[in-house]
Amino acid sequence: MTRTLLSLVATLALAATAGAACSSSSTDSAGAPAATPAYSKTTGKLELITYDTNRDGKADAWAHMDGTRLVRMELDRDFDGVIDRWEHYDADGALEKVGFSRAGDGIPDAWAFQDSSGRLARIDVSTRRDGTVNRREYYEGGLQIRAEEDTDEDGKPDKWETYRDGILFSVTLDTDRDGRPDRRLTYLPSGVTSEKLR
Ligand SMILES: [Ca+2]
Ligand SMILES: [Ca+2]
Ligand SMILES: [Ca+2]
Repeated sequence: MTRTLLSLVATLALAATAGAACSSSSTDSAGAPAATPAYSKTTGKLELITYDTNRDGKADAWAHMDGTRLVRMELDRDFDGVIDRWEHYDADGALEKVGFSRAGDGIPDAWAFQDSSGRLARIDVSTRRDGTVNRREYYEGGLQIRAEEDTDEDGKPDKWETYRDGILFSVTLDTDRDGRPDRRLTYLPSGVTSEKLR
């Protein structure tokens, strides 16, 4: 669906540039979702295209535009009225990151990044859900390999996790807040071991 939407966005954006798009709801052509463009009152540039992709009378996709450039796509993919996917695009039109809401409440709190081959490479997380990223999870081959987190919001990581086969293996902590790790917990089949590092 996203691919369809994006091609439609491109089509609409081009039409808008050519002055061909009308200001009311459009696209009754077969299969195309109902789309409504909105333009800046000051600059006249295309700012937003609102879609009703399943034609139930409720908007479920929003393309935030800077003229012809797609900046951000917001999607309500399960049509429950709550946005559940935020696609951010860079100046070249490439997908930069995809935001999602771990709590499913319409507030983005995690953002996924791909590597050059399109595989999940990193997820930035705002654990306090305030938009500030304080946890970074790294992935390889679809599995999490490590994570680092700033649990006390001083801007410095104080918790480091490693994973083996996608399963938590160790947690290293900076418990005395001096910026250096001082305790390590290791998760083994036989149980958890704790060691003081210095
Ligand atoms: Ca809809
Ligand atoms: Ca939804
Ligand atoms: Ca910290």
